[in-house]
Amino acid sequence: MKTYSIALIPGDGIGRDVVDAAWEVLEAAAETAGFALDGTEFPWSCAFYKETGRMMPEDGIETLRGFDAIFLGAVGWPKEVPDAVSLHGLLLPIRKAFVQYANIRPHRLLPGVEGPLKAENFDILCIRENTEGEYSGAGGRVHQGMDNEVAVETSIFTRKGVERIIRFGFEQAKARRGKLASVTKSNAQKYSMVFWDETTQRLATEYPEVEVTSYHVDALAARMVMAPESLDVIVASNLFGDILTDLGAAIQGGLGFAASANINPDRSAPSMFEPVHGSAPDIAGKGIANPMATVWSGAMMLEHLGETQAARRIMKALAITTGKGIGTAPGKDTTAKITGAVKNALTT
Ligand code: GGG
Repeated sequence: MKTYSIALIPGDGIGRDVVDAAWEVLEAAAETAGFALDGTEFPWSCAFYKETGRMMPEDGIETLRGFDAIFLGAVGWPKEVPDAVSLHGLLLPIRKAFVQYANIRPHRLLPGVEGPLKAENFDILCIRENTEGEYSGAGGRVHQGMDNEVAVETSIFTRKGVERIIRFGFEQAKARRGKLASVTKSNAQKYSMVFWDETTQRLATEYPEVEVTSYHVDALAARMVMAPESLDVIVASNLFGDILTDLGAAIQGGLGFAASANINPDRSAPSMFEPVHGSAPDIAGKGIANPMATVWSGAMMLEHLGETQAARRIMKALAITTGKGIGTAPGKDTTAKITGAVKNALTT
């Protein structure tokens, strides 16, 4: 039987709740489809940091390299570990080390979910640059605590990095409805963002079938709210993509529905799948976290592994579940009830 080795990193807070729930669904889907998932769990998290002084061991990246995929819950325990430490200690190094340069985040309404907008027929795919830009981690602070303190954070946009993510956006648009929104703030940021715009225009000549529009991020944010059905694929830098996809999550009914895939398109290293949401420590362990975003991320993982039928079955099961009114709003149903309903729906 075909078996996929999956590294499981539940992480912090509700990461534990949603990964456990989603893994139940994934295993059931695998069994139905006739393949197996072999999960190996790693306790890397803020609790691990408190014990060891690191978010993951020194050889963590090498350990993960041998897996077919990584399935992650959430990172962050702000009361105990500064968010910048936890993010730069686990999530960001994995994305960078495994060249997971395309972060794919779908935004559409599942049946029965009421988003806050009147629009219902939107289907947006946000492609976020995932390895450089504003999250490069380059910078420093001097004169800390003094009046003349200075903090500098440098955004790094390389030709290779910008070209490959915009090209990825064009390819996705070509395979969908043929529209690409390329996002910058090039009126205010005259080096990196102008470079991004120029790259978009240059690559556009290779994709005559794609209608590409360059937007400023503020205008695009407004468009996502006012006319989401007018958008198809969005390609944005690391920071802008991070912010726009929380907006995308909001219009699809909340972070409980927002899935994401950190893809290494060359398949030279494992890709990582995780919900967009964070660790929500206030509701951790209470059994009320919505696992849908993590289940959806799991479906994206199976699709990436080539198990398209199982992925589609999971997406259908999610739609059946919300169509019955289960899990359609935050806190409405328990994690166990939603998980059970999705599992049952796998066989209908
Ligand atoms: N589920 C992923 C997670 O814990 N995200 C927390 C977060 O702040 N992520 C920032 C990012 O995706 O760059």
